Amino acid sequence: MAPRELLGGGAAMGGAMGGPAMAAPKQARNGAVGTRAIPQQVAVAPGAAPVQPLRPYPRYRVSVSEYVDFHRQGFLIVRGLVPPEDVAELVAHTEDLMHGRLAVPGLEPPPPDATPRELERRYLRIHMLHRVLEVHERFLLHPRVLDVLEALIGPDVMAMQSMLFLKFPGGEGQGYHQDSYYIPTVPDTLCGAWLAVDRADEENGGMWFTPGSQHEPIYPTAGRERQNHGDAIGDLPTVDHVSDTDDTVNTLSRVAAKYAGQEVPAVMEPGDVAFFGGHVLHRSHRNRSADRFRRSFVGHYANARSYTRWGYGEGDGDGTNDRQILARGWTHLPFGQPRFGTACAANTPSLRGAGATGDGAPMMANMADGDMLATAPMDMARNDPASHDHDA
Ligand SMILES: O=C(O)CCC(=O)C(=O)O
Repeated sequence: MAPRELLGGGAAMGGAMGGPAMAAPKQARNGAVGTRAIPQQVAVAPGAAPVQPLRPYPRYRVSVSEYVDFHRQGFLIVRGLVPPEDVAELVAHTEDLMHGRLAVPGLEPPPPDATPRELERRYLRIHMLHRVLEVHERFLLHPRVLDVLEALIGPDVMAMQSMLFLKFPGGEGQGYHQDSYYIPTVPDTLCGAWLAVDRADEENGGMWFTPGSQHEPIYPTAGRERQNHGDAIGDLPTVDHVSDTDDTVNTLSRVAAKYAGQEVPAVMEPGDVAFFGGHVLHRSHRNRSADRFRRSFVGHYANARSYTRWGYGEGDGDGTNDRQILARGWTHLPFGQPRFGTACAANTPSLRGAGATGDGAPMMANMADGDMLATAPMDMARNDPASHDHDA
């Protein structure tokens, strides 16, 4: 069956990761002043937007050791992945946004008498701007970021969520959490891509990851016990106050305690991108600097063959895959189009991978057929390393 190609525009999404359980914009308990979810009153266009050709970027090919590191640590930082001129565009854009020089659907302009300090503190985190601003869609579908995702979670990749962090001096952090709790997919293939717009370090509230914790299951909160693993894990305790910066109430800190001494700061320069799987425990602290912003653009992605009901409230059917943009590869599931026409697999067949035709899966075309299929007893001598003659 050919996937239904539907438009990616939509209704409201919100919450710490834009998840359905946190749909109403609110002042987060961790003091995330200015956190905003964009109320989406975006009309779904009658047809897909014309494709905007890509600027040419050299393809980034992940190395074997990077691939291994991603799995061993639960995250991978790719240095200098996004070129400086692109980061400069985001810097200029965030300045315009913070100072109200840009009309954004769903965001109130600042009061005319706002002080520079008040302007700075207006937003800490804004969700889903790629649905209303072209530049955010372009960064969500940045070819260099997608190159890495293709290797780590692909080859078929869907872009699901975007967040812009404008962590001002004094701005709060976000306590321990696991992203797949907020954005569940089945199978679970979620991966975040965190692009540093400013240098991010221990002082201005950069990210911290806990290597080893990527092997942990997703810990549910009460009422969402079956969300990620169904009934399959018998002794999975519930946790409370995930994302809260206060470790005494955020009980995911008990899981983090199993990895005491292993947590590492992700010190990053502008243009570096941290990729992190949906299970790895991560957090960020308050920006303790006197005058340094910590801006970042974060996208969340999954393998495009994962089913999701994330953001179900905005869909009219069973799943919500038709709202997620097909970024790379192909899928047998429905998928959405980029609202502003940024070139990606959804609207550009050449980005669907070699051999993708209609319903076809690019990789399948190359797969060996018949290996390990025979029922006849094997000649075990052929497997005896001692009898291998490599020169034969
Ligand atoms: O940037 C931050 O402070 C937190 C980001 C985060 O936890 C995420 O993107 O999952």
